[in-house]
Amino acid sequence: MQRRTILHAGAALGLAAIAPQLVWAAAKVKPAGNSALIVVDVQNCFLDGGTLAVKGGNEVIPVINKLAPAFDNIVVTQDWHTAGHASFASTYPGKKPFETTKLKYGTQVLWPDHCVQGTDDAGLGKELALPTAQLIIRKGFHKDMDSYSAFEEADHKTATGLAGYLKGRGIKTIFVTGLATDFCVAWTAMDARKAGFEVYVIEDATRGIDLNGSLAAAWKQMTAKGVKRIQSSDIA
Ligand code: VGL
Ligand code: ZN
Repeated sequence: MQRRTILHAGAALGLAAIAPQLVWAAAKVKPAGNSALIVVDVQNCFLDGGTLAVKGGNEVIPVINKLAPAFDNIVVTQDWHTAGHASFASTYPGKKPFETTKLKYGTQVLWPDHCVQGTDDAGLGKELALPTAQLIIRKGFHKDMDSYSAFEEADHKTATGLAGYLKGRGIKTIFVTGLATDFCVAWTAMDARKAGFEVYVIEDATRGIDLNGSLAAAWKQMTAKGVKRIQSSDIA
């Protein structure tokens, strides 16, 4: 080995010891032909002026639009509730939004009425530019059951069909973006791990609701399940 090479190696090791995140950040992730971008619930209901607006929600749109050309496969999801849905506080006399109730499948957070099927509120954000997206999958359409996850409804039994679709198309790796980080993004990412996919969540292409610390809790749970947390600048 030449002296110059040894010096370089030494410098890299030193850097790794002081600032490992700098060395990690240098490794770019390149989506392959068997990767898919999943754009979760970038709908008017979760954007500025929507019925369940997520703070900073609109900021994910330019990030997602810029990521899209790196992907051969794109799937979009829509939260798609009935009127009088089981996840709406208004369905239960005396209940207010952001309280909880017990349903057959467990504890349900109660939300303001949002993303009702066929309304403008449930439409995709109009600035979202995903002309190559191949599938729009709707979820949460069973009146008595919620579905944060794009894979499985809240009973953890009823499948949406998304895993079968992705597997049928040979997809192995998914990159999750959209709203909200701590609910539909996190549940989708964790269920994708359960279904056997390699999973990245692109953090700056998401925004959270953060109800009683739910954002930090979601990252902790996602990380424990092997979900990889990256930034859009990490995509080659
Ligand atoms: C969502 C709350 C209720 C989401 C959907 O898309 O994260 N959050 N319904
Ligand atoms: Zn919902």
